[in-house]
Amino acid sequence: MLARGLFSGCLQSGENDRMSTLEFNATDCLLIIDVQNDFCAGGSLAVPDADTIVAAINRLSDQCSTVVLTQDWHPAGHSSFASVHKGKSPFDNITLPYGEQTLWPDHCVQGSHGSRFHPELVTEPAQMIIRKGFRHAIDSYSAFYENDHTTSTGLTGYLKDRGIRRVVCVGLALDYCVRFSAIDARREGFDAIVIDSACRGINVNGSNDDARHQMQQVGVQLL
Ligand code: VGL
Ligand code: ZN
Repeated sequence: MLARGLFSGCLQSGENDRMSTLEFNATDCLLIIDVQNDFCAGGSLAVPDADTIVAAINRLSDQCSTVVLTQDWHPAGHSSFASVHKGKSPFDNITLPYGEQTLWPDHCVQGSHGSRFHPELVTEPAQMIIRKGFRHAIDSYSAFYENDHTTSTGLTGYLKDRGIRRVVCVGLALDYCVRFSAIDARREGFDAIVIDSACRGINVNGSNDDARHQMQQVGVQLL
């Protein structure tokens, strides 16, 4: 039987490898972000090396009493898909009514194989699944707010009603959904930790390091 409440391992922080320990308590939530087939090997928006974090995430979720999963969940023809914008390619940026939006390959279409969780992700410990990006005209990176930064997913209320004070983020992609979820967790008044070694990023033009820097600036702790 694993010692409950204690996760220890070699966690990477910035440029320096170091040993860190994270002890979960009853007011922590482990937020597992978008560990779905389309973001993993063979998926339409595969994040480099994504599959290698699944085992570590499973060990973490075994130790935390509140576990929430997020699931990117787009209708076919979603406005974040490059394929619906004439002349545009994946990773181009366009302006939508709520601001700048990066365009993506079609991914995580509701009910598709790509939208399902990675087959080795242990999902039983999760009490809640937040689906996001389901409105045709608006994307949602954060688990808390859609990309207009005003439409709530309801996650803050769920966590506050349950007495959660600290959100521990892991998953995909470090530079998009993990980044915006962790920043919004701070904005909503939670302490926030990102376990870097249990995340992987898309990393376009240095976006992994930009994300780390931005998260740290608002008080997210990187482990
Ligand atoms: C994500 C791009 C588009 C993510 C989701 O999970 O980080 N990135 N949709
Ligand atoms: Zn998406």
